[in-house]
Amino acid sequence: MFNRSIQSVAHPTMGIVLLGGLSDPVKRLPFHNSAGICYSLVGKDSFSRTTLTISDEKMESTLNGKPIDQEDSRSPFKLINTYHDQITRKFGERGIYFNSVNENIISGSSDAGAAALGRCVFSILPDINPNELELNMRMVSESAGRSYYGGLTITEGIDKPFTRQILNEEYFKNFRILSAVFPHERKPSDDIHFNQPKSPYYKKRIENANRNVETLKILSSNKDISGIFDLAMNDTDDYHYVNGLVNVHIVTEAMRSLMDEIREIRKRFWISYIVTGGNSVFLITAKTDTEKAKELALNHTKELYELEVSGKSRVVHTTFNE
Ligand code: 3S4
Repeated sequence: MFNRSIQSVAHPTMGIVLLGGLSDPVKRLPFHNSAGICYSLVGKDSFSRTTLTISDEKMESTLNGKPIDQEDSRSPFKLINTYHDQITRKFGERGIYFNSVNENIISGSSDAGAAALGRCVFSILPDINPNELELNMRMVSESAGRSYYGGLTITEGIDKPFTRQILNEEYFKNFRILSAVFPHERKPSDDIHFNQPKSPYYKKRIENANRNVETLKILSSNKDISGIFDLAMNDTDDYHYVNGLVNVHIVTEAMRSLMDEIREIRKRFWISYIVTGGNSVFLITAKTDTEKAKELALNHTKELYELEVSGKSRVVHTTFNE
């Protein structure tokens, strides 16, 4: 019986120049350039492990063991269906199935899931255009390119945005990221995407984000890693300033108090922060200062994870029976 399966892994992501606002909510296209990194828990790989199977045997498609709603506007089948005809031409008319589990992911699993699936698709259809693949991955998760390419990436363009790696994970080995998680539910990132463009300040935000990406290119060519995270901290402040203007309050008082303390403590040792759309404050510090940063974070919340920058998506297993 015909059965071809490809398993890939991809890491979750966080923004460095944060993405807010969608110029096309179906294709999930942006209004401005952005940047991000991939990460893993230290000592435990964090990834989405995704298997694409083409088989005569009837199977179920699942996400973390639960059946997938294929009608969902951001279902992985949005991506699979765009390649259905090409897959069928190559392997014949058979079932196409998707199974994905998140391992050690604390947030940002949708980028990783879409990227791991994209990697599976690219492995069976190596002639497809990677930029088009990314556009299709975006429909499932708008920042999937970060997870696909890994390390530090920038995403440029509005109608046809594409992502490229500008520094690999090796350059970040002497740095640690602590995720200080606060005990409240995160808001959907679409609250940010659908509201930010309503602000009269948003035009300025677009200019700031685009300029930050240009500055990031210079910082990364100088391998100025602490400069990169300082830029991310300032970008976080600008991003959440817009969110505040449109009444999307991501940064709670408890999170703000930790961010204020980080700003204060920076006078004594280098440390910075990032807040994306979730309920975490990410503290970035030199690896040698990790314990000091932990002590600081633990005064504000009990849930703390140690992270490091990680690399690109990859195929880990294939099987082929006929
Ligand atoms: C809100 O597409 P997340 C944001 O650029 C949207 O990381 C990403 O991130 C900001 O909290 C960003 O949904 O991961």
